[in-house]
Amino acid sequence: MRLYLINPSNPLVSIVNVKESRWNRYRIWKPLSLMVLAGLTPAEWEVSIVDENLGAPDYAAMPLPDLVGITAFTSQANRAYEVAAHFRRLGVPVVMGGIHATMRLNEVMERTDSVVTREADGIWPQVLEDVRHGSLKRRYDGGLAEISEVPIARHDLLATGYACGAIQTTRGCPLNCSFCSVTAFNGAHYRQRPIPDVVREFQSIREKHVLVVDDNLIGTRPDHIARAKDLFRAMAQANLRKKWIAQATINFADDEELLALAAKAGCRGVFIGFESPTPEGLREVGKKFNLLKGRDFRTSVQRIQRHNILVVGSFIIGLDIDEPGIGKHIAEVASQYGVDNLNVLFLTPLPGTRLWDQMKAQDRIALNGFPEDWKYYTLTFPVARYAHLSLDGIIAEMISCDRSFYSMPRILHRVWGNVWQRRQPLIALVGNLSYRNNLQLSCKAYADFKRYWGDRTNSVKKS
Ligand code: B12
Ligand code: SF4
Repeated sequence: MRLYLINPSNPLVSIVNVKESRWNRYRIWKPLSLMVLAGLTPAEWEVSIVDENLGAPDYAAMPLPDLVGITAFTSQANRAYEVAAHFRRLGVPVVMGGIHATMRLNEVMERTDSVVTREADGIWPQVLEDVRHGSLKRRYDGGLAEISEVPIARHDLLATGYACGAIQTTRGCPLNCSFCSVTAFNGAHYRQRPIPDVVREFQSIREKHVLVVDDNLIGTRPDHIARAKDLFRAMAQANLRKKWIAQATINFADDEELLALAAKAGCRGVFIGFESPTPEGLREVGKKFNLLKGRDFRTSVQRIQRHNILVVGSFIIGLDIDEPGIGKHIAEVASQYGVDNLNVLFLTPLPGTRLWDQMKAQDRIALNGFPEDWKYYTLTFPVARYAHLSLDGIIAEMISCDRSFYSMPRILHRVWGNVWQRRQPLIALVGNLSYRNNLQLSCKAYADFKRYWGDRTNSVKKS
């Protein structure tokens, strides 16, 4: 039995060609979901993972499979449907799963033979068994997986072409921020994989650099932090020799022992969602953790950096309290916090989130010709109506934010700070220049987006 597991590309995101430059390997990430599914697939299936981010293959020239499984974030849905249509025309059954399939069940059911909602770990072998017996059902629900049964992902598949491996050690988040899908999809209960499984899986990753995909590696409670420390101790003891980056809340900075252990285990960078420069903004998105009384963000960031861990700060533009000038304000605040890189995204209503429900009720989802418009749900385009910012206004804020934070004097200042403190100056320089370079690409993308928006609005008016 032959199985293709496919990660569809979004041409608006996959603008890099890996074969053009070695550096582009740092801009694509492995689809871990498919590697986990492959790990759950019995040996009688011959599995191939196709990541279209490496370039879409000529499917017609490939041997016909017995089953196609497609994953998709919302932004990949359009392309997922194109791929599904291709294989269904050839009589190959197509099953789709992942976050978009879960949040837009009916839309996906109309375009595939079967849908698996939520986490597939517990149900995937059953789906495959049903295919073997010709009795594939229209819908399966995996619920939330028993975390100790999450298999070791097939890291031997997709062995080349990427700079980083990927691993997951926990699932779920209790914080339920308004714009985020994680609590709705993976649940509020923070589930932790057994430490020996994680260490064993790390050992099976070939790449030296690894992305730990957990939404918050350290969790929210003292027992979560104790587990993170145990994990880091076990990783250091296993002498993995990996350098890894992860996501965490700013609370990462509050425990010196935790930071020291993380660094010893190979942590070289952390991605932190600051979300808004003001307490009102944080209240609006429900990011309670960042509202801790007396929190000094600059001191917290410095404490992390002292352990030779780079800090990437993420903010959102387009909150209801955001007014003209927000772009520069974010750049100033992020510079003041001292983050090494800044990543700013447009507030985007993603299906299944509280923000989606709220904006839908208020008729503020502007780009709503689905499924075509999903390709713009990358958080890098303003798809909604914002309280105090027009379409042109919010794009101008984003550009001014990036221009200000990634101005040459500011980049040199930051990199000089890294040289002075002996903190990975080369990586900081490459990271900053890469973001600066993206700015030009973004300006072109905004121009195309405005044209698309204009055409869409005109066609709606005419009809
Ligand atoms: C790693 C990651 C990335 C990586 C992508 C790696 C990749 N897959 O290509 C990077 C950094 C590139 C990335 C980018 C983006 N991401 Co992202 N990302 C994640 C993160 C943190 C982990 C995903 C992961 O690997 N999980 C581990 C695997 C094992 O779990 P899983 O993917 O859920 O898969 C399980 C099930 O869903 C199911 N399943 C999945 N696929 C399939 C397929 C079949 C056939 C079946 C049966 C089952 C099945 O089975 C799996 C095992 O249980 C998630 C948050 C999260 N907790 O999921 C956000 C998340 C998926 N990202 C999100 C977003 C918004 C984005 C971006 C659009 C914006 C951005 N800048 O962050 C871009 C879009 C990229 C694109 N190509 O269009 C949202 C998606 C929401 C949505 N409705 O689409 C999430 C949920 C975070 C959030 N805050 O809400 N992301
Ligand atoms: S943004 Fe982070 S903290 Fe908030 S719900 Fe999502 S994963 Fe949890």
